[in-house]
Amino acid sequence: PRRTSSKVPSVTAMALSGSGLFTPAQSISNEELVASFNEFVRRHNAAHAQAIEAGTMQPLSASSTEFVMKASGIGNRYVMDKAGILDPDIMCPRLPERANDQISVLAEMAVSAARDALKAADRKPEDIDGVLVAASNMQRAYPAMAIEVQEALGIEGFAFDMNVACSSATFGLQAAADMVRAGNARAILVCNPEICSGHLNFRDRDSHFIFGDVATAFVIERADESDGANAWEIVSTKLKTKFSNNIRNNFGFLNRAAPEGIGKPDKLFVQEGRKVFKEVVPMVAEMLVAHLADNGVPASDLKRLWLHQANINMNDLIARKVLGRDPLPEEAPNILAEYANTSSAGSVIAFHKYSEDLKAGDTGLLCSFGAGYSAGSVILRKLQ
Ligand code: CO8
Repeated sequence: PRRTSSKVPSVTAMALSGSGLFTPAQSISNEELVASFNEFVRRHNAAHAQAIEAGTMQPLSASSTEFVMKASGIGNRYVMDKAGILDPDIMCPRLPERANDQISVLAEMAVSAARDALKAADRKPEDIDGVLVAASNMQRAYPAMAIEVQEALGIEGFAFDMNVACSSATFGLQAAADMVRAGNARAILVCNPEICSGHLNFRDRDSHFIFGDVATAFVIERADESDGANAWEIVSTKLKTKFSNNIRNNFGFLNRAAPEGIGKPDKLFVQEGRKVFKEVVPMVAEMLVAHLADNGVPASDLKRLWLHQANINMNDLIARKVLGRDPLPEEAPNILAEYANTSSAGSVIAFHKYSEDLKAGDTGLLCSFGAGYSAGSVILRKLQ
């Protein structure tokens, strides 16, 4: 008979044997971001004063730091270029083009996080057979970012890109674990470089505060071959997707075939935040509860939840539904106040920063959710 649960007898146990983090040198506080946005609003309304007066145009409204912190829990974000984003005449990062023989900026971020992850896993490039760059937006169409990262690190074997928006890291983790388990690679490096500022509309009051830039990386290999002190057994993974237009970006190579749409806001990140909140919280909470039950892991066994970092209120609700009670702050660490939403990297940052104190045998849950919709759940158990 067909199985009804995601529980599979574990053939060969897989491990996440080390993680890494690259944090950009520049950051923007809510105060700085809102001041720049409000100056843009002031200039815009002044420039259109007549039309606003005549009632043919609506004035733009100011943003507020109080709203941002209360609605999202975000207080700050790291970025690859602060000056361009904060300039009310520009309001997007300025990252000069690099020659083809120079490493591209997205690959550079990935390589930095990757070196950190290799060190944590006690692995060298020659131990790795595959590289995945799993992230929300690739810098270019081809060659794959992952192949450039592979080349920069001197890794043999194969590499490819994959994009499942905010869930790219958990989907990449499962893909890598499946390939290693099947014997197609000894170990795989998964990188999540996210330059979210490249596709965030800093002129949109509803979302200008949401995202930051960062890169994370981790190594997947067989549990019995990992000897690093930082290794976690991957007890089980579960993925889910369900189509939704509530988070969407229409940028793409067909844009030039429809020149009337070029430069329109829908070619950047757009969302119906309230709908996302209402639809995704129950979807993710149900998925996590079912995944734990399928694997015989009672919620009381969970030492930590490394949840997707989009909104602190969403995380509180999800953690409450999973644990059946209010989470203690250290049980479900939040990195939103410092990093903002970093798309696929968010839960990996939480894991990277808040897992070292746990002991052999401790169980934790890594979770992602976002555009698609997409959601991923990974049960991890500390090996040493
Ligand atoms: N300042 C002051 N007031 C504001 C602002 C602002 N900046 N923005 C909105 N308001 C006002 C609104 O106008 C509204 O006023 P009124 O009540 O008078 O109409 C009021 O505040 C409430 O607005 P909302 O209902 O929009 O506020 P919410 O409480 O819903 O909070 C959030 C908005 C924070 C966006 C919230 O809805 C949220 O976080 N939702 C979930 C979003 C989410 O998780 N999305 C996942 C996206 S990430 C992802 O999938 C990856 C995509 C790929 C990466 C893209 C990189 C760029």
